[in-house]
Amino acid sequence: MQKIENISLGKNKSNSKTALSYLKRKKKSLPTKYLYDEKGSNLFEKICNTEEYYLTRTEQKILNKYSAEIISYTKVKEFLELGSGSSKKTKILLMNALEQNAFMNYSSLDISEKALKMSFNELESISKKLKINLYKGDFLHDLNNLPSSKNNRLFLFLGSTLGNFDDDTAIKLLKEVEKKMNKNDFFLLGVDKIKDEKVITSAYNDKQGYTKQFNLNILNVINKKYNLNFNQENFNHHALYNQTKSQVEMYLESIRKQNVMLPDDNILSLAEGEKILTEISRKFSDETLSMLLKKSSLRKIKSYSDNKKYFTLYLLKSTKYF
Ligand code: AVJ
Repeated sequence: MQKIENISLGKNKSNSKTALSYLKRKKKSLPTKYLYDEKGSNLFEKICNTEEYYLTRTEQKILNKYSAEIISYTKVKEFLELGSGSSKKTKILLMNALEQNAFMNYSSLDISEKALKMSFNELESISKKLKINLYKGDFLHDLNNLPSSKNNRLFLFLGSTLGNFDDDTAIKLLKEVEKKMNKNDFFLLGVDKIKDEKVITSAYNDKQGYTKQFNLNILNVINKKYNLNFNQENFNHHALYNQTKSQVEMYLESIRKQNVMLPDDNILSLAEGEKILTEISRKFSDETLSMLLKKSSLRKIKSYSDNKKYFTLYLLKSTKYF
């Protein structure tokens, strides 16, 4: 097994105080990244294969169609992927790149060790010409701890993971990537688009219940992390589409009135029906995305979509070279 390098320097490591402070606010929430422990990463893979979750399938289709074009246009020699997950979608890009290059370098940054392992297993067999580097870290804090490169690089941020962040955080993240980009570098950003509300809502309420398990699992993660006593059976999965904000909001809803002891001996009281936000998943319009890109000094070079315009891949460059 390939070595996983931990690039988290610790200065931004969340402690129980910050993580749990979100539970004490009037609008209660939990940090979305805690959805991705080993079990959560496995469940997310299952979600990706459900009939309802169109995102992965659609993005894969777009990549199948345009990977060769993207590789020959960008002439990249190296990939850096943020939040790679299992890297299944990246495989097609890499295979095309390897056809056109003698050697390729692939670096994956993910918060989940399980995801990095899945990524390695997915990619190691492709070719001996491929060098794989695995970095464990939080792309919101640790981008600057990654090695720089003089090669043509393609930065990858796929799967609409950008949708997990509000405007300010999204811009901060995109700007961090932009700062790392050299003259010949490109950035491929995959985002989910606004569409029929029913299609969106069912993607987050799959019949097999994987999304429900995925959501509830965050309670196990924080129970373990902070030695707490949340009982999954006291919560429901609730995912809805907020029209005004064009985003899915995923909540854990308290089935009954309950008290949970916090590490500082405070008691968290939840009323029946009270909700804890665990994730937002934004759906973008071209306009919103253009605004975010503009504020992040990124320029759209090309975009690739499926027939139904469910999902779009944007190929970007830094504006500092224009
Ligand atoms: C990995 C953040 C893109 O928001 O669609 C899937 C996570 N949450 N089902 C998304 C997720 C519920 C997913 N992202």
